[in-house]
This record gives sequence, structure tokens and C-alpha cells, in this order.
Amino acid sequence: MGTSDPITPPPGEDDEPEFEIDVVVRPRTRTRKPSMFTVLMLNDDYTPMEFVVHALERFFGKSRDEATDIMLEVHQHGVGVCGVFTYEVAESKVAHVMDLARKNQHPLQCTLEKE
Ligand code: TYC
Repeated sequence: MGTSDPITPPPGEDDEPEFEIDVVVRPRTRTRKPSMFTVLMLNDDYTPMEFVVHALERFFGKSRDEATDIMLEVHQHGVGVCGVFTYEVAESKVAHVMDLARKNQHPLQCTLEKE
């Protein structure tokens, strides 16, 4: 051993690289797909079938035949799928259906469920 400090290596002889590498880390949230929500229509004994068909045509872009099939599915099995959307769109469609039903004094219920 010479007179040099045994802990601090001489300049240029430590293990540190002599250049820096910049790494760009993109936030994961930027590419994450949005959660999807299913809008469901629920059966009841009082809302007219024609009103349900109309709501499905107006707010979910269904043809008369598609809307009738969904309405009958709900009527026979208690629940049916109106469509699958991002949260804001699903929430807005549910609000529109419930609003029109309330204005017409029908007890129709529409809800959303996370996929
Ligand atoms: N069951 C209702 C009737 O017999 C019709 C109906 C269908 C109501 C679908 C709600 O989401 C519904 N008039």
C-alpha cells in the first residue's frame, strides 16, 4: 500500500460510467385503454313496450327490429344490453333514458355496469 486513500479511487478509476444515459419513461396512463361500461335496461310491469323501443332507437341508434329484439329480451328475461360505452357516454345515455321515462311517468329503469 502506498500513501493514497484506500477508499476513494483515483480519478477515472472508479466504477462510475464516464457518460450519462438519459432514459425517457412514458407514463403508463397515456396508453391505457379506458374502462368500458355496459348499459342495461331493466324490465317492469308498466312501461309500454312501444316506449322502450322508442328509447332504444333514439338513444342507442338501434333499428326498429334491433330495438324490438332488445325490448322483448328485457320483457322476457328481466334485463337486456343496450350497448357498451366509455363511462361518460354510458352515464349520459342512462341519464337521457331515465329523464325521458320520468317525464312520461314511466317507471323504466336503466343502469350501467362495469365490463
Ligand atoms: N314489461 C313491459 C310491459 O309488459 C314492457 C317492458 C319491456 C318494460 C322492457 C320495460 O325495459 C322494459 N309493458
